[in-house]
Amino acid sequence: MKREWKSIKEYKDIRFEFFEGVAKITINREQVRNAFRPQTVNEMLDAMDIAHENSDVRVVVLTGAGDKAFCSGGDQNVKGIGGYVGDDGVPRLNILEMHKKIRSIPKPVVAMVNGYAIGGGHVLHVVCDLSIASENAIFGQTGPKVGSFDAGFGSSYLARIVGQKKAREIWFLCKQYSAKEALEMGLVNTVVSLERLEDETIEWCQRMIELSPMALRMVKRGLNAELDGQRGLMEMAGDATLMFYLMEEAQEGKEAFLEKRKPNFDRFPKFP
Ligand code: S0N
Repeated sequence: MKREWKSIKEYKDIRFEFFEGVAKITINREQVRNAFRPQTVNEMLDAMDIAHENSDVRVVVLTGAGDKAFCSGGDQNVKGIGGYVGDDGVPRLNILEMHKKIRSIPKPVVAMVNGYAIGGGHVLHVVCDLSIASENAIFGQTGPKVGSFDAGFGSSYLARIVGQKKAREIWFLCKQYSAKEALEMGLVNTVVSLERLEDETIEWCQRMIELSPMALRMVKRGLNAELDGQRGLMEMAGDATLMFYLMEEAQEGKEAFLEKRKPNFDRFPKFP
């Protein structure tokens, strides 16, 4: 089905569009198999901030332009000493900020994998909440072959998904895996034809949009907290506070303070 995606904001390296509750970020650098440079990542971070703040956005989809690649990782043309170098001449690894943002945004993020998901591009889909792949998708890490590695989510979270042995195989051998193999090892949620990829992804998104946003938010927090340590607990605790603020019991405390009286919490239900 042809969808009327509406542009949310214009960028140089990405497209950022909206359709019925779904914000889609497309890395638009087909000439380098959608490899990212610092500018690409900065634009993705800006788009994620907008998606975070905009309550019309219920799910974020991340994908790559064309039919060959989701993302081929860091742009090797701009890799300098100490990181990827942008217009400011400073070497950066700002893709790590994007990993954190995907984890912390309180909405589902879906990787729509339409071809190669390689190196840092593979890590990107790993970090997303769900991965929907086309049959031509190919997965793998290349770091030890090309002079890099991701010992962060790209290793630890990968191992939570596929198990320690398989994660070590993926990193230690730098092999490539078909979409079928990825499905078998639980690395992706489903595989469909390239023609059906967007329809399938939108159907998954619509199903999530019909569900309680707060419930999905809390489940994401809980699933993250198990791996994210104190930071994960902090984000989950922040949302518990948000829910408390929605209760009259919390309002009584604030109102009593402002009215310079003793708070009366007796009237609120006490649960076993
Ligand atoms: C993706 C591959 C397998 C596609 O092969 P295919 O279809 O045969 O196409 P090619 O002819 O190889 O490529 C077409 C054109 O695209 C360019 N290109 C492809 N990938 C990149 C890239 N990553 N950077 C720059 N250019 C790229 C080709 O050069 C070619 O250009 P032309 O037409 O001009 O010849 C295949 O292309 C491939 O294997 N690509 C390299 C993939 C790779 O190794 N990526 C890993 C790079 N490192 C990272 O991503 C790590 C980054 C990271 O996330 C990170 C995270 C945490 C901590 C550290 C890091 C870190 O940065 O180190």
